[in-house]
Amino acid sequence: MKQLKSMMLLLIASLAFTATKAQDSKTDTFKVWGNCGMCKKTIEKAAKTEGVEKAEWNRETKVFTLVYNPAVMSNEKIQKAISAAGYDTEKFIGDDKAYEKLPGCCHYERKKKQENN
Ligand SMILES: [Cu+2]
Repeated sequence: MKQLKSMMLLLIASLAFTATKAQDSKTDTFKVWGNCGMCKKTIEKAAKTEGVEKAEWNRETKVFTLVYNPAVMSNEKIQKAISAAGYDTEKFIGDDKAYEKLPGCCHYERKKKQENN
């Protein structure tokens, strides 16, 4: 009887595990251009929208780590939100007006600065 009980517990535990696995979130990484700690705040704030569990930008590597629910949010939408805040991402060029409004320390070197000049 005791054995049956532990078997049941094990079954329930594995079922619960499968259930959480089914609605697994997705982890993506992409590059976001930026400078300092302020950039980090702005970038992460812009990315934290619906369906986003984790938004973290690494100042040194410029790599942005995104954990989100793909059923609600998409990588592209997040990158768009970041670019709207004035930051260049792998897919989008940051909004120029938003970029100009950034504090001086945040005027990072633009992704395509040297092109078409
Ligand atoms: Cu900055």
